[in-house]
Amino acid sequence: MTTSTNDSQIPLGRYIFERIRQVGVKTIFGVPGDFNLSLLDHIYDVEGLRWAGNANELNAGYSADGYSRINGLSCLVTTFGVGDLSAVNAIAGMMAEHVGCLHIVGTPSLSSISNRLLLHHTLGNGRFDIFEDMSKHITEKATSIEDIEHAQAIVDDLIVTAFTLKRPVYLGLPSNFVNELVDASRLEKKLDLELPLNEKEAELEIVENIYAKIQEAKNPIVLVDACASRHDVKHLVAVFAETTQFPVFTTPMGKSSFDEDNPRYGGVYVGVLSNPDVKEAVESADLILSVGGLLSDFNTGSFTYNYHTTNVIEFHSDFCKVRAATYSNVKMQYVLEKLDEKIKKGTSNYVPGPLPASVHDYKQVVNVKSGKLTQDYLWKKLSYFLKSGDVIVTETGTSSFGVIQTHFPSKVTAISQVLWGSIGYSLPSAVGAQFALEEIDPNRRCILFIGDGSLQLTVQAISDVCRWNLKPYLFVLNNKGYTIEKLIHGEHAQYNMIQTWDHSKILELFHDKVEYENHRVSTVEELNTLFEDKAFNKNDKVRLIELMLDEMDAPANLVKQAKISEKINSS
Ligand SMILES: Cc1ncc(C[n+]2csc(CCOP(=O)(O)OP(=O)(O)O)c2C)c(N)n1
Ligand SMILES: [Mg+2]
Repeated sequence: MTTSTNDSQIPLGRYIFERIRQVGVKTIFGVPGDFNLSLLDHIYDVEGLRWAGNANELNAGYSADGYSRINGLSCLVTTFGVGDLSAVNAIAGMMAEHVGCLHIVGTPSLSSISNRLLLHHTLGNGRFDIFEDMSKHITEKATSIEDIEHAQAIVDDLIVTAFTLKRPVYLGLPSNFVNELVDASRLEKKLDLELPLNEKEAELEIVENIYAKIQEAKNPIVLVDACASRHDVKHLVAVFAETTQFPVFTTPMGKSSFDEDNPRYGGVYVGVLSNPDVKEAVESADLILSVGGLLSDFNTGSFTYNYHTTNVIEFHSDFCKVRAATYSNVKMQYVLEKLDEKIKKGTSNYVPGPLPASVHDYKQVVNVKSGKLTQDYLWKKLSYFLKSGDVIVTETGTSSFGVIQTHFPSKVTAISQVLWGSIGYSLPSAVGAQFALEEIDPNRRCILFIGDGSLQLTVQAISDVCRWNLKPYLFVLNNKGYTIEKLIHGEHAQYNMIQTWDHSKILELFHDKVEYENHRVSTVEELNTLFEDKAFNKNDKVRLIELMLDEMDAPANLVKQAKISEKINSS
């Protein structure tokens, strides 16, 4: 326990937050409401825990997502009905993208429920279970406390589930239970957060099977995707690459799951949207070791993977697949460990070949010294501004496609919601990531790129930045509206236009005497000057940088993707 209690019993509310703190969470996101107020009181009883107090539940949910991607788990508290429904989009995003979060919903007391009182935040029909039912479909587990005897076990189980499976869970907490007393000594036994071991025989069989395929292969490659970082096997991929010397490629969602400074890094594979030499290298491989694959449309160039599926071995968090054979419940973490041990003991005839030259394409910008700022220049030049430890957050739109062109130095973490793709996600997610970075190492920078359209959905998250004096870089791409949509359909349509904002006034509006800086960049010279400025490189204040870009300027891969998307939408 982080706070000493002499009493052998503590309130359930305090128990929950002590547990949350024990598993490394230090910031709780959410919005108060009368059904959760007495619960929130207990945050202040736990040493080292803080209440972020977001401006709305959607932002709170997105912040919980960003925090969890850096920290491994997050906690969100909302109030019944109005609160949890406002957070639904963020919760579903965490479900889709494998992000662990304990979502606590303060609900009416059991007596109110059993008397079917016509309470505020209900539909007025006496049904109190509807919102939990909704949550069941978008969480790994949704449970409400019904009696105090089972409360601690339920809380523990939900936290372990969210942490180990990297998915959101829902805890309904009727307000009458918050101050009921529970056994404090249960906290002395830490929660077991290790993944359960694989069934030995299945694991042995799959390792032998994969090893044999590796021995036969002449031209194997590794393809790393989103779940490698979400389920924390990045280090195992690094070790595997070192042992085998196989070339390693990532997908857009997998970007930052492998060190791009590693000489065996080959680039980003996105089906037909890939650089031609990357496409050739991946599709001509006779064995593809796919780690943590999440093969969504935007992650695969709309399913344009053109390799033989019979050449693929899939490693997932909860199953593995060798050609047609699926090994359910065999987790990649242990398989990768055992496989590496086996390869280290054996011999190998593998001769590493050259890698695609396009991994160096970002260097094309070094000699560009002037001209109008373009998307192509921005994303390549960004490679030189980033440094080890940075967290870079991009938004659905030109930025999530553009950043594929950026070369990441070692130990950069990328955050983007490529599968769920809810615009407005990136700003509050960056705020959540920034909370986590401040707790882990305040020198690590959080750098956001958000479209001018997306910003308008969740701009209140900047209020959280000012409230907590956080210091992210907020790059806003001003291209006069929904460029990604204009590329897909309706280039001149009024529905793809937005209200023009004066971005230089945003920090002024929200600031609470915090130090801040505004910049506007329209040219290559201005971007270079900013990136080379020592003071600008230090994350000692919040900065908003407006990037002035042509309305229809877009990364080349997005232009191609948009054409494919339009075709698919009308087919
Ligand atoms: C919540 C939500 N509403 C609508 C959409 C559809 N949508 C996808 S991208 C986009 C426009 C993004 O525009 P902007 O942020 O300016 O990005 P740009 O492409 O201009 O860089 C819209 C409306 C969505 N993905 N999510
Ligand atoms: Mg835009």
